[in-house]
Amino acid sequence: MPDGKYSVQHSVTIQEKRNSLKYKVLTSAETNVLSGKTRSFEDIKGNFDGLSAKIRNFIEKSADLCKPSQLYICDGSEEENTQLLQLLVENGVAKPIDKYQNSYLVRTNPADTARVESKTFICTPDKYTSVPRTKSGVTPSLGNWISPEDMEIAVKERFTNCMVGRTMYVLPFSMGPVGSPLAKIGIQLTDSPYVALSMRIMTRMGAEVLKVLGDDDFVRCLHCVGTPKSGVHENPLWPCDPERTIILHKPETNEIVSYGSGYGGNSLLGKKCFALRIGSTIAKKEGWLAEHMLIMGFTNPKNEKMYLGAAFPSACGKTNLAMMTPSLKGYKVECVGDDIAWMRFDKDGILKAVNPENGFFGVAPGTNSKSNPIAMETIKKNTIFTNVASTSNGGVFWEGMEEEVDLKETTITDWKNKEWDHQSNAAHPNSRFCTPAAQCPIIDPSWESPEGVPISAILFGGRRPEGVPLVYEARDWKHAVLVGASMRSEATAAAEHKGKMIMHDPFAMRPFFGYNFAHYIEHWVSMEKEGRKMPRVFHVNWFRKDANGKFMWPGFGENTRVLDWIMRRCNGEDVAVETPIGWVPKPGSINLEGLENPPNMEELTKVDKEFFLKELDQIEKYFDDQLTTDLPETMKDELKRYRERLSKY
Ligand code: SAT
Ligand code: MN
Repeated sequence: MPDGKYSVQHSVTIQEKRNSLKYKVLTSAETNVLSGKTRSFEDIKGNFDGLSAKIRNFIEKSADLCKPSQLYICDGSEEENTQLLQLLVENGVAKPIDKYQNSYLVRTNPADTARVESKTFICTPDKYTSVPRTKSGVTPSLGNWISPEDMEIAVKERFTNCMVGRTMYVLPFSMGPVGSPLAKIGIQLTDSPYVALSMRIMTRMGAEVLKVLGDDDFVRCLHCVGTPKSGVHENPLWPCDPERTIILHKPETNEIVSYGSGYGGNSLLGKKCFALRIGSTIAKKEGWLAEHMLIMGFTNPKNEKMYLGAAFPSACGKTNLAMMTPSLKGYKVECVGDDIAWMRFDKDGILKAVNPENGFFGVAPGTNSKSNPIAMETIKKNTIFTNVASTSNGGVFWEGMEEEVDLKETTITDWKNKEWDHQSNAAHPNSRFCTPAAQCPIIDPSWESPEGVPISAILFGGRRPEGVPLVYEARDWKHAVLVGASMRSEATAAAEHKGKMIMHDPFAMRPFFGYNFAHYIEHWVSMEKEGRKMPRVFHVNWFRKDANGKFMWPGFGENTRVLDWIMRRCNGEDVAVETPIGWVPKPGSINLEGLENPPNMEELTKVDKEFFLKELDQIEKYFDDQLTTDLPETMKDELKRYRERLSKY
């Protein structure tokens, strides 16, 4: 084993571990009395009897289908966490990272490393509730629909007897602070202990949640890592079934069913499946917003603080911005969340946001003491790393950590568990750290506030190497909706897309819409009402490149300068000039003090008419292809006005 030996504390045998689990083994007679019928699993850990009738019913129905051999009701305790971690270590699935306290590395099957958007479906009786009407001959790109009949077939085909010989873990979890009026509860059943451990970090998971839930309903989440049709796992340490992977959502019944992948958003069902896809359908019904946004606090030297939300696509720097270390003196950033925001207007018309998550599932490569020292601090304990590389002295390594690890003194084992050749990727480009948010040294004091934090500004952004200025402000709310709907960004490794093409990613939600994007636009437009204080909306682009392919803006902590400009706009300062695309910084209004190589601000704030005319053509074509007659009238009007402004410019 290239990684060296496990430490003594992890060398208990599986039998010892099983003994220490203290299963409450029921006799078959007891089991029958409890359920009124013969149950398929042989032993149970936890108090099945104490669960609500609705939960018992969900478990029994699922167990009848999947036929697990054991049932393990998770209570979220420290003891349980230790036991499950030991189980993974003993089975060779996880490797302790001795340099960091209570931290582990897991390597997946190389065929299971990212979200699979092409195999993700929304299930509704009517197709156009889920997806827009596309032009014939055009490949739909705003989600996939499946009929209830086909979903049933897909589930039966894959889930029948899928957990024979395996343990079904029961995970009660809350998205949002337990008991908050903005929180929602789910129960995930999974046969992956890695998923159970990750869900304990990413959500509030365990017995507390059951108390708050009582007899109420919950979002039903069923997950199985799967077994290939051949019956043989390519990599028994990471069972999965890439060929038949499918991720299904049924908003009508608040159900999520996921098969075949153990990775990230495919399997940690609280995240994209619940908090965004099912979440957005609940939000539409209840009149609020479930968004792919970080939430952060920003304080200036005058001690004025504002909160903002920012929607960037996966792997475009949400985690780095949410934890930014300001380069300018006297500024402060505090982190509320790095990926998802649930937002609603309160009775005073203020937009309030909560982060429904409890941890960060951040992209590892590129993270280092310069780009994100706060993340590097956060991950030093209680962290599960997935698909990063490991070092011979008990640490982790990924691209971007070259200056943190003595590459001459250590040997590196790459994410595929081979000695690293110093040429291929040491870590997978979508390798991740999964770490508790509470450990973040700059976590915001109000991050668990049940009513949420007040949002003054919303940022949209993406990776745009060409043409798009560093920052601009939308003209008004309807224009802001157009800016969000028109977002485009370079593809990243977070999903299965190859290459670096510029993709449309409206609201950074393209892979996460729980319903027809045209209705989503209408929902956003409908947010503006008498008596509501609408947040100001901006578009940012840290990723502009010059003719030599070099980034024109230094980014990271220097983004303070842009946030400072945004805050001044929010305070009504006269620092912007009007252009057809919105308000851009007045010359000299972005503070460049102390920058060693001042960037070309003229270029970075320029609005190039020809570029934006082409961009507008692209956007109109996209709407025409992807939304056809579904495109809301408000957007048609906005597009018309935008073209008029551009042609006069
Ligand atoms: O794998 S996840 O979907 O959770 C991460 C991401 O793409 O943002
Ligand atoms: Mn994300």
